[in-house]
Order: sequence, then structure tokens, then C-alpha cells
Amino acid sequence: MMSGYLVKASVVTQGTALYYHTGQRVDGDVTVIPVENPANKTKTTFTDGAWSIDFNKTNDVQYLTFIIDDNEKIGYTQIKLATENPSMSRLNCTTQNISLSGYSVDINSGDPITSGDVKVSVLDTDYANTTSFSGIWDIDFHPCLIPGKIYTLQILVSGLTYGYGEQTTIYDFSGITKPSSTHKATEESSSTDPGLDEGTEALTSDYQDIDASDNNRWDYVSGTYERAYQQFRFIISEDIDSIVELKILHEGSALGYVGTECVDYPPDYGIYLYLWNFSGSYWKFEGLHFSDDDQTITRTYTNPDEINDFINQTGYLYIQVKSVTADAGCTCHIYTDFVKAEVTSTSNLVPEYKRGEILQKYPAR
Ligand SMILES: [Ca+2]
Ligand SMILES: [Ca+2]
Repeated sequence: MMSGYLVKASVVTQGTALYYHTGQRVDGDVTVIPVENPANKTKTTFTDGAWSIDFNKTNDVQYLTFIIDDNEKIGYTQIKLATENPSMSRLNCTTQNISLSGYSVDINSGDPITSGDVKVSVLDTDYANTTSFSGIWDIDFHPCLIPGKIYTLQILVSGLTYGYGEQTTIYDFSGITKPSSTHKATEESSSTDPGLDEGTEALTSDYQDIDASDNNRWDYVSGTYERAYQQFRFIISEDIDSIVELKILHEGSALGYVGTECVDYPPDYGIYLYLWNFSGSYWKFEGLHFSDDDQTITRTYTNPDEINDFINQTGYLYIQVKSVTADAGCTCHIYTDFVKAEVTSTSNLVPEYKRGEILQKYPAR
């Protein structure tokens, strides 16, 4: 509550100060600042909530700001005495010493933001100050402000935190040399599908041929009346339950036989792609093409049951390609230019940059 009356050149203002949350009466100080003539500010102490203050009014004063504080809390209000307002831009500012501190949490995870930057801007002025923090943020800043004018402080806290996000890992033969603890490719000639790891391991030079889509190809030739096989093994390091997508790519081709002495001339092209199904222990057919040149076969799996069929608990994933069957007296070629698996999972903690904003009123003194 507040009332004011004019005594000669003095303005006497009275009011009652209560704590906002409890309604208890305040013991503290009241300061009145004539906004257009802040040098004339005056302060007095009061108890039990009731305050009264007077000051000498000059003609140019139209706004009064009252600030109540008890060394812990601050309240303020502003009143207007007249209708005409001189430009505040003509008024002198005084340097303020302001300290702010706080505690930031990531609103999604609830985890504290333990390091980052805090920036304070005083809106409607050019003043801004930034400092880095770790733990609780705090900042000291010294804008030049017009006493009695109420400013808005914009406090921006930005910090590094970590959240769960999707991450894609590519498994291919780039940089792999024989033998590798994780990657293995084998070649085999057989009239029936081989099991896992039954063939002969490829050479390091073969791994280099299949490490990129560059038309350098690993070429394997079967025996007569047999199919040519190539198998590729990867060990997937992601937790199987966190995998949301598995993508397989094979680029290559296969040639049914070579040589005019063969029965079925011209050649018979065809390449078949399989994934090993660990649940049923068999090669599951997943794609084919009959081109005489490189073609890409891609398959994408998002069904967790399917992903669990193709990647076992140890992370093993097997891809197999095979040719058609060679005729008697003929051989088959199988070519791989590039092969890879892409695994997208949610298991990895990924860095995220968080940003928060607080607006706070500030009555300059
Ligand atoms: Ca190619
Ligand atoms: Ca290649």
C-alpha cells in the first residue's frame, strides 16, 4: 500500500512492506530514487512494515522508484508523478556492481549442467558480459545504468551435457589386415552351402579390394560343377537390445561359367545374397540380381526380432554371396567390389549443447 502528498517542495510517500510469500511485515530500508534526478535519492530505515519517506521534488522529476530491502530480499515499485516525461537518454548512468549465481539442470534428463558459459545482457542497453563456469554458475558484471530505472536482465546459461542419442556405426573392411580379431572374409567352392567360417580366409590384398566402392574387386573362382561363395563376418559391438536399424550392402556380381567349351554358352550371370539366421541356424535368402556388372543389393531391418536373428549375443553377423552352379567342365567367378553393414543404435551417450534463459527485473540504484 502506498500514498503520497505534496508539502511545499517535498513529496512524502508512505507505504507498507510485506513479504510476498508469508505476509510478514518487513524490517529494512526504503530508498526513493527520482528517476530524472537520481542524485537526489534518499534512504531511510523502517521497522514492522510501515515506511514513510520524503524528498525534495524538482520540476523535472516525473518518475519515482521505491526499493525496499532487508539485506536478503529486495522489492521495488515505480510511480509516475506527472504526464510529461523528459527523455531518459539525457540522464546520467552510474556503474552498478551486480553478482548473480545459480544452478542449471538439463530439463530432459534432470542431470546438472556442470560446465558451460553464462552470459548476462541488460536489455535495451548494449551491455553484455560472458564468463565460463564449472559447477554452480556465477557472474559479476558492471553495467552503467540509470538509477531508479527498472531493467530486464537476460541470463543465458549454455552448457555441455550428455544424452542418449542414435548413432550409426559402419562396419566394412577399410583398414583391415589378415588376420583380424573382428573382421573375416572367406572363399569357398562347393556344390552345397558351406557353414560358418568353413572356407579359406581371403588375403589382405582381397580386403583392400573390398574396402570401398571403387571397381577394385575381390575375384574368386570356383571348381567345376560347383558354386563360388564368399562370406563376410563382422563383430557388431553395439548392445543388441539398443540396435534400432541394421542395413546390409553388397556391391558385386557373379558369372556362371567361363570358356566356350562349357555346355551353356553364353555365360549365366547371377548372384544371391544371404544372412545367417542364428535363431534357425540357416542361410536366409535376402536378395539377388542377374546383371553382368556390379549391382548393389541393400537390405534394411528395423524389426527387433529380425535384427536378433542376424546378430547373435556375441555380436557376430555373417553375410554370404554365391554364384549360380557351374556346368560340367566350367567354373564360376564371384566378384565383390564393396560390402558393409550399418548399425544404428541408441546405446551411445552423445554430447548435447543445452541452453537456458532466465529474465529477471533489476531496479538500478
Ligand atoms: Ca563398382
Ligand atoms: Ca572395391
